[in-house]
Amino acid sequence: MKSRAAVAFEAGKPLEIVEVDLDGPKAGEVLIEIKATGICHTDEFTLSGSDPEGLFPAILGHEGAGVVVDVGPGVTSMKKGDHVIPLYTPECRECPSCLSRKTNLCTAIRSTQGQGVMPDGTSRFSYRGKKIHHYMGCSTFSNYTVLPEIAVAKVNPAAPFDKICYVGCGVTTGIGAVINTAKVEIGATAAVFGLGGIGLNVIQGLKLAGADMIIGVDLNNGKKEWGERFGMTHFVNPSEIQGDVVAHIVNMTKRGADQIGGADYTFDCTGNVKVMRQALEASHRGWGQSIIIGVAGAGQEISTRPFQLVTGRIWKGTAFGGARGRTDVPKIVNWYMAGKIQIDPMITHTMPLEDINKGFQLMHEGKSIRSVVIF
Ligand code: NAD
Ligand code: AHE
Ligand code: ZN
Repeated sequence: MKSRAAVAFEAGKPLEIVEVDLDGPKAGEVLIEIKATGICHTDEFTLSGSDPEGLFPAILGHEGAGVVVDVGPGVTSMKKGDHVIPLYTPECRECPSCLSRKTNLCTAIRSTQGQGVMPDGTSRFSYRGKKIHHYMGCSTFSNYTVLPEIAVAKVNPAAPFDKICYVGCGVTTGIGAVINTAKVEIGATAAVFGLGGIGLNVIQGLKLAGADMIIGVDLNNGKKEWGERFGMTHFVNPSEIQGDVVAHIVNMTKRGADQIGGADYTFDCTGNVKVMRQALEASHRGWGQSIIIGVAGAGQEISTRPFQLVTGRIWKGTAFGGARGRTDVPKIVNWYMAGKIQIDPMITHTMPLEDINKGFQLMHEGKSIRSVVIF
C-alpha cells in the first residue's frame, strides 16, 4: 500500500513529504494507521546526525497514537479497530530482561530495531524501489506503519489521539523517571535541569509523588511560568545567578542540624553532558540520586570526581521512564482520562504532516513544548 510520510533522506536536511510504499504486516506484526504524532527532541537528535545509531533514509517519529487496521498471522493480543500507542521499548514478557523484573529494557527485538528493520531483518518501507529504514521501531512520521505486536500498547478508545500520542514518549519518560526510576517519596527535594517536553513531565511526576521542593533550572526565562504551572516551587536561570549553579542549588536546599545541602533527587532533561555533571553534584551527599534522561551525541562522555560517588551520590539513567509499555502505557492514558495528569497545555502547537519541519523549527527556537502532527 501507499502511505504519506515525512522522510529523513539525509542528516541535517529538512524532512521531505512523499508517498512511500509499505508492505503489509507479517507474522506477529500489526499495521497501524497513525492519527497523531508528537515531535520529540530525540527525533531532532537523530535528524541532526548526532545519533551514533542514526540511519538514513529513515522515517523518524516515535511518539504516536492510532488505530490497528490489519494484523498478521499469529497476532493474538490485537484486532482491527483497537486504539494503540506504538512502543519504542517493547514488552515481550518472555526475554531474560522482561522476566528479571529489574528493567524495562526488553531485548526481544532491540538489535534489529537498532538496524532500522523489523525482527525478520527486512524493512516494510520503500521509496522508488529503495529501502527506507524504520526508526526506533516506530516510524510514526508515516500515516501508516507496521510494528511487532509486542511493541504496541492497547489503550482506552475514548482517549483523544492528538493528546495521548505524547504518552508514547514524553509523558511516560518524565513521570516514569520519577516514579519508576528514582522512586521519589513524599516530602523529597528535587531539581530538574531543562524544562522542555520531558522536564515539565518530570515536574508533574514530582508533584504527583508529593515532593516538597521542586527546583526548575533552565537558561530560558520563559520556562519559569511553564514550570510553575505543573508544580515547580523555585526557578533558577544559571546565566543570571552569581557563581556556580551547583553551589546555588546546594545552598537553596540546606537543611537539618548539619546544614548540608543538595537535592534528594536531580534530573537531567537537557542531553548536555556538562549539565549532567552539575545535576549529579547538586544532589545530596550520602543519598542523592541523579537521573540522566537527556540523550547525548556520539563521542560525548560524562565525568565527575569519583569522590562524588564515594560520598554516596548515585548516578542513574532511564529509558522510557523505566516503563513497561504494554502494562504501564494504558494506565497512564487512563490517569490522563481521569484528570490525574495533564497533557493538553503542553501541546503548544499542532500542524498537518506537510508542516512538520515547522515543528522542528519551533523546537530549535525554544517556542514550543510539544508540537503534534495530526494526520
Ligand atoms: P526540549 O528541547 O523540549 O527541552 C530542553 C530544555 O533544556 C529547554 O527548555 C532548554 O532551554 C533547556 N536547556 C538547554 N541547555 C540547558 C542548560 N545548559 N541548562 C539548563 N537548561 C538547558 O527537549 P525534550 O523533548 O524535553 O528532551 C530533553 C532530552 O531528553 C533530550 O536530550 C531528549 O533526546 C531526551 N529524551 C530522553 C528520553 C529517554 O528515554 N531517556 C526520552 C525522551 C527524550
Ligand atoms: N541511539 C542513541 C541513544 C538514544 C537513546 O538513548 N534513546 C532512548 C530513548 S530516547 C526517546 O526519546 C532509549 O530508549 N534508549 C534505550 C535503547 O535501547 O535505545 C545512541 O546513543 O546510540
Ligand atoms: Zn522521545
